[in-house]
Amino acid sequence: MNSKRRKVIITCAVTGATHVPSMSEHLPLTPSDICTQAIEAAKAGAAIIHLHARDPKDGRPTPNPDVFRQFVPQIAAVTDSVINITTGGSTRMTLSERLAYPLLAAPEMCSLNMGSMNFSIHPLASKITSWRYDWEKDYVEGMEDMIFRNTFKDIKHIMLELGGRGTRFEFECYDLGHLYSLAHFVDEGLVKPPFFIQSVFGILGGMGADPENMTVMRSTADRLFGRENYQFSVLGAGRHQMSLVTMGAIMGGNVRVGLEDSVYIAKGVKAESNAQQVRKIRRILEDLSFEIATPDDAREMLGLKGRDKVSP
Ligand code: KMH
Ligand code: ZN
Repeated sequence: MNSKRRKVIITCAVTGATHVPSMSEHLPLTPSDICTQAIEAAKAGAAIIHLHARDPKDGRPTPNPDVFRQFVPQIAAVTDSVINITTGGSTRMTLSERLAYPLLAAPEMCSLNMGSMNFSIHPLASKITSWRYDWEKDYVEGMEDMIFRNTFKDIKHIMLELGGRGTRFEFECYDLGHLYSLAHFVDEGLVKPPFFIQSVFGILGGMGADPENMTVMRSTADRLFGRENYQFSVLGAGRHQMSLVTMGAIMGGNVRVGLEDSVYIAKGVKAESNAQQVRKIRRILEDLSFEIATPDDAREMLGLKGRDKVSP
């Protein structure tokens, strides 16, 4: 009987560009905070660290490479984590802004969003009674009229420009159609297996966090790619985070947590750090007899180029 425990990759998305400072005092905003929380999350068991940057003055999302450079090398120096840089940025950034740092850094991994969509948390604006910074209210309310642009041409450009430098992708799939878009690029020969499919549930504008949607995504991915050719991973936004990622692991997948996706640790209880979320899902996974993948396990499972091939 095979008593070998299945290895599960934990990704931690440290700060993102969706939540604003007034939503949690624990959301890391400065390079120092992002660095500290990323290192703690890695030590807690996150094999992949997904990173955005924020303006140190007021926490506003920024694509500025000079800000990324204030924490990415520092994280890399202290951990052997897989560094995963966003190409999604925020819905207010142009594609060239979003790609500025990834093209300079050519990291082992970048996120890649598999379709244009509405992507918003504007309904949360009315729940915030006091705003910490003057940019936040318009930023959150303005999402109602933003399109998160990811045309086929944009996606192809990212695959050629970053893929050409050996960067591999966390394919963010917010809907069933995004899997078919990925299959289109596979057919075009632009992406090779193993595919890292991050199935995103509970973002307003994408599919909801219903378990039935996960079974559809999983079975469709099996049919389109063959289970041996991809690693399934699950991201549950907001209050859905822990239940959805736990279900994803039980269905043979990997998990993503982090304050980018949810500022909570339990119903109505704010998470005090990214590491706290990593420790919680690690406990759950180990209680379910899974093994936590190391960064090198993740590199092997996902065909990554290795840290030594990343420009500083
Ligand atoms: N902030 C979202 C609009 C990614 O990192 O590529 C996009 C996002 C996904 O965060
Ligand atoms: Zn992101």
